[in-house]
Amino acid sequence: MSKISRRKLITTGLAATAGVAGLATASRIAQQYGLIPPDSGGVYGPGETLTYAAQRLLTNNSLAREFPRSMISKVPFANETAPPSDAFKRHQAAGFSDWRLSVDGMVAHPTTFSLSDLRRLPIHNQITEVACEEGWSYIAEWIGTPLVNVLNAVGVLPQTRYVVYFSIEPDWWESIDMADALHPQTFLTLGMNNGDLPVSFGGPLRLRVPRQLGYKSVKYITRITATDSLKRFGKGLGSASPEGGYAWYAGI
Ligand SMILES: Nc1nc2c(c(=O)[nH]1)N[C@H]1C(S)=C(S)[C@@H](COP(=O)(O)O)O[C@H]1N2
Ligand SMILES: [Mo]
Repeated sequence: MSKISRRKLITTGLAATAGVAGLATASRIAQQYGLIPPDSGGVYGPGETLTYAAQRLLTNNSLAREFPRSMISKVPFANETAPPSDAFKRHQAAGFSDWRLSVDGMVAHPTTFSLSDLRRLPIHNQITEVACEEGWSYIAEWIGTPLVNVLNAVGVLPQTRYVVYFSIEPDWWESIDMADALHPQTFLTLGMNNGDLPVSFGGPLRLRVPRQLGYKSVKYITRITATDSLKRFGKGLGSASPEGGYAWYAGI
């Protein structure tokens, strides 16, 4: 069966069973095709599974909306972050010259990148919106290298299913599936609105995931790991957000 007709069949099946035989059957179909989000046992349950499964089947490669330069927010809103740790302040005092991103896990060549290493990769820009689950949003230009370039450089192994990313702030870590990890708009972001990325917006390094809510765009990134299972990270729900009551999958 071709990829498209198989996809159509699964989607139709999902929608039909959700209506007729209920969510449990739909979840079973989703399970069969590897479309269960890691935290689906939680509060969001089958509802989150349906959203995730439907978006992955129908809009896997879709682009987040990009805006014209004239729509960049005049006063972008930096959400408050925890006060910077001493470790962060030391990096800041050194102009972030010793900031490192280590990339490990299911990769052929675990590698540590400096910010200059990252700047030598192809640099792209996008004008996209940050939308917080609390309701506010703003539009900014984001400058960086698509995460896929780093994943290609380290040789991510074919059995990888998720990419987990960690902030220097221990409470902030998230993960995304390969559809988002390899997506051209998922950026390791080094700049914003034609300048360096300000600390309040996640400088020196932030992962922008514009197809999901703001909380997936973690600031102050120091480590990325490729994995085939999220079970052994934290409480095994995929990221810090479901541990705090938010959905792991926050597609918009
Ligand atoms: N390290 C870190 N990353 C973070 C946060 C944070 O507090 N610490 N807040 C998240 C939340 S809830 C949102 S909505 C966005 C806010 O991004 P902004 O400050 O650019 O508006 O950053 C996300 N990334
Ligand atoms: Mo948020």
